Amino acid sequence: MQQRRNLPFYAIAALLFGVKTYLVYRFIFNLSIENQLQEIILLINPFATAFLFFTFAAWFKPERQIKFTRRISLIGTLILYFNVIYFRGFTDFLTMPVLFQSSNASDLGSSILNLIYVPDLLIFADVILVYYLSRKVKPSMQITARRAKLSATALAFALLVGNVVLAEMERPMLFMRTFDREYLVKNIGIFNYHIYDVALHSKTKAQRVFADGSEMNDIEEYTNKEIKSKQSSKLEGIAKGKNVIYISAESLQSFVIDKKVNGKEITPFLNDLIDDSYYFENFYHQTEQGKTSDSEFIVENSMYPLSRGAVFFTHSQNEFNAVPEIIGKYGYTSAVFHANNGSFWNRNVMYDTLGYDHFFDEQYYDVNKENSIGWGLNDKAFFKQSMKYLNNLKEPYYAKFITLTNHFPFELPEEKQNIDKLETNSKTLNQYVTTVRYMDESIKKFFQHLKDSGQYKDSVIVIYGDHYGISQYHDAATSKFIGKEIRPFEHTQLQRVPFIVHIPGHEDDRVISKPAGQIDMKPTILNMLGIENQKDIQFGTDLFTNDQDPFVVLRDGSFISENYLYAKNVCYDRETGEEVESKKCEPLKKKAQKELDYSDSIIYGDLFRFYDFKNKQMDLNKAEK
Ligand code: GP9
Ligand code: MN
Repeated sequence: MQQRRNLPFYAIAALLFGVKTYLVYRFIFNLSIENQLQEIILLINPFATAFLFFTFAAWFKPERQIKFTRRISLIGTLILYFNVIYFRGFTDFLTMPVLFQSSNASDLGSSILNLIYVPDLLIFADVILVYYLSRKVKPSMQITARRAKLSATALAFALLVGNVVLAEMERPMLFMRTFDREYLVKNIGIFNYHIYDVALHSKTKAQRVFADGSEMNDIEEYTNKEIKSKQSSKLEGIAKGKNVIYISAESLQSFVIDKKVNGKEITPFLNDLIDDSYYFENFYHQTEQGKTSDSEFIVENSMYPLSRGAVFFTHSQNEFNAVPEIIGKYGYTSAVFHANNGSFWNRNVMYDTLGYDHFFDEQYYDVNKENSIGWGLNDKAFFKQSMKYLNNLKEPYYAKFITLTNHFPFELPEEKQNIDKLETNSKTLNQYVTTVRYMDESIKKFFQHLKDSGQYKDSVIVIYGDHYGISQYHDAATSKFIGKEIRPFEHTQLQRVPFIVHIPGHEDDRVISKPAGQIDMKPTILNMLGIENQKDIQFGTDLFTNDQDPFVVLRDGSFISENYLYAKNVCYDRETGEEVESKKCEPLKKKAQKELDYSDSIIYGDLFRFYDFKNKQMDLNKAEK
């Protein structure tokens, strides 16, 4: 009697899983399609990957095939869903180092809940169906013949190879562009991307072991020639012996500066302060997955963050030459004030490495229900309570205040809102202006505290935005607010954050338009303090000198020069935003890549352990270690 041939259970589950993955790619990750080949790849990939993983089931005994299929459907869905949650927050995909940062996750609380929506249950629909069907299918309907198993596996691998070949055709050197996770996911799919990421992780771990320090010669030559200013700046030594106060303004982007909502300024205090300060209107954050901690890393070291994970977690035991350590030798006391858990971003470990003398974390503050908003102590109480510690610091000091209230999901009790919410289709953006306003009021009060305590006149106060607050996910709403269509050009321009240098009693204040980035802060500040730092290896330039052409590289490989802005493979005229021939950006593209690679080599190889900053040469004793 002829047996009716059914599709094996694992194949049905794989089909369902493929459809689901495709829908998530298109409608949640919103992976953009630029041409027909990409369209084909995006369609093939979810099925190729699903068959690859589900086909393993064929190698089990029939009963176990059913169990395995159920499990793989659940595990695959969970991986997909964790990525969905992460993507909603950061428009990015998970990496291994981010998973190792899970100690941060316990503190994320309300932020994560805001990224989970009820319709997400649909993502689990096929898992439920697979569980339901698994009770109906019989082991006898599964694959048993060895030939069938072999051909199923061969088919799965053929699909995968086909996918990779198409991907390489579409995007040559795909696997070299590891900082562009969207391209990777678009071309090889989220699951193969994770496998690739695991391999990359092991490779970078090995890099330190095999590093020998000789690479430092090239890096030193490059930074001496291309980055270091030869000119002395007109502000050199202006802050000599003064206190330096940094305010890391959480999620503050430049697009809200000087903007109004229903006739009210969003940042009235900062707008006034800018008139009495140096203000860099084209200043970019350069952070990646390490968010606030990346900004701290860049600012203290004048190096690029990593493309995956946070240096604060992955390389907290490296040798660095950070600002707190350098200025400690000049009699400065260094301190960080941040009313959050001290281990968040591994700060309690990394601050020691960077040479900080004090870290006033959550334990130093009186935090209760009444004075908490969102992530913890509100910024007003934070600055107020910090004063007693600041007043007791030995002067001169270098103190960094990290604010918190203007953090996603930007929730503020109604009675504390002193500006109307926006009316766009993004709740996040609508609320954002209210918490930005709250932070602005807090900074205003902080200035008053500094004046009252007599510290203001002896200090230089530097305010900078740590990273974006409104992710790409809200582009439609942001576009409405800024009144422009958001192309890669505008997206890059949205990565601008305020950078304000306020020197009490100084007259020559002005708005500076040249492109600049967080990486330039270290040389700029050290120069203002009159600290001789010629022997350092860094990737930023003193912003008050003009002998090097402005060049800002973002961690995703985009860059901004005097004339051009390059993003997502398109070269734009920086002034007009119009697309120009790509060859105009070509030489700078190579330079940007070179800088990122050099900075990465230093971090991955822990190369500073071989370098003697005092004598500006390779320390042979060290090299033998
Ligand atoms: C946490 C605060 C916020 O301590 O710095 O971190 P973020 O999520 O912005 O990186
Ligand atoms: Mn932050």
